[in-house]
Amino acid sequence: MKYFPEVDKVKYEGPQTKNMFAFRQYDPNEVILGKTMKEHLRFSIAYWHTMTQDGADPFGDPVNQRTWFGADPMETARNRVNAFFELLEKLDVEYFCFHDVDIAPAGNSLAEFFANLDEITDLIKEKMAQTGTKLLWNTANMFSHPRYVNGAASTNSAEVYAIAAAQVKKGLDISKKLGGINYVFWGGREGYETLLNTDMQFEQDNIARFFKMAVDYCEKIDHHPQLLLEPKPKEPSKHQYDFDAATTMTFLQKYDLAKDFKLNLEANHATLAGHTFEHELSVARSYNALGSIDANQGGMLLGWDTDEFPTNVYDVTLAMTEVLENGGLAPGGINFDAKVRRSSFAMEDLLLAHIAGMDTFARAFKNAVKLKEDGFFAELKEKRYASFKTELGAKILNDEMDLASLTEYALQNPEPKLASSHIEYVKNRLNDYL
Ligand code: XLS
Ligand code: CA
Ligand code: CA
Repeated sequence: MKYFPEVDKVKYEGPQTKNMFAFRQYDPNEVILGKTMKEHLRFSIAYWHTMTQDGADPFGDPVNQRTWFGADPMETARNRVNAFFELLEKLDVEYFCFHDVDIAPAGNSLAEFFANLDEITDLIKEKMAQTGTKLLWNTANMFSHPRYVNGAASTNSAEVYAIAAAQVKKGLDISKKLGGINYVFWGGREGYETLLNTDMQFEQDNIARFFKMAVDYCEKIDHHPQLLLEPKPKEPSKHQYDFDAATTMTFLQKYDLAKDFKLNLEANHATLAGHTFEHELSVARSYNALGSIDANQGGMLLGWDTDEFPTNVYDVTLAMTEVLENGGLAPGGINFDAKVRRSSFAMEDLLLAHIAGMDTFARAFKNAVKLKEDGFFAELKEKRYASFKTELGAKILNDEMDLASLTEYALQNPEPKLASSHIEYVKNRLNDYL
């Protein structure tokens, strides 16, 4: 059975093509800066949005037409695996990501859930061997089940804490079984509704304790995926502890976990936090903690996490500039944490949406390379900070000055001349690269 009969393999045909099922910008084999685009971009597909999400919204029933539904939840889960690997192969995508609950039904008990996971991950392992695809990361969903109403590692219930730990242990076992390259923690409900009944310090201590158990368990099973924490400021909790990159790094440093974790940064989470995506990437870089990215975009007129496929070339070019400065993302990658719009309910939209996202990133990557080769940003920054190359500036940078010597300098010298940043001109020139 073929799930995506429209095409055998999506190929690069260039921007003139009339073929819907072709890449217009992304040529996986094109060599840039000594590596193929496929090696640079490390694209990944997210199981939850692509395979599990049904198109329902708070006002409407499921709408997605999917041909993988079987007679029972396990048959559906098995069909999904086949469909998923067909999609990966047809799009020539090498990596994928999933939550435990995406791939296997929860059953009636934790033990049944784990048995279901064993069966489905056997199948996934077989498919990985056949197709050469790799697990970029997996994670445990510790936010959907009603037991997690008050969080998982931050819960008020020690019993719930134990179940969360069991899910993460299983997640790390699965990571080892499938050769997972990274492992993600997103604190879905690790936050609070009101301080009236919340001990914030107690909850954060418990989260840190939980992460230490995960680090220890990796040691114990001798499996070392890069651990990643994914910030998000709100939704589902009103206040989430991992608000943004800076807050998350402070938490990691406070609990001496910065050596064990990097960040998985999502574009839509950045904008929800009131930041641009490139801001978040730049903050992570400054801590040497840029691990991986979740590629999507938010609806700027809406205040929630819309997880749209990324098509904004301007924003993605600035994000890819940060990625280039980072020397790439490996062992991380570019995971499309994005879902088709409700009106794109057909099976083939899964192909078209990923093609759009991959083309956008490919185009943005080429823009970022050109900007770098031309020294566009380097030149601007060089000029802007030029005064730190003067005798005075050099002394400041060499820590040879103090408040008294700087005061002496300031009193002896005339008011400095201000230079305009010509920012509109800069933006106009940037447009030439898009
Ligand atoms: C939700 C998050 C989630 C994480 C993985 O907003 O993006 O999907 O990436 O749990
Ligand atoms: Ca995400
Ligand atoms: Ca999201």
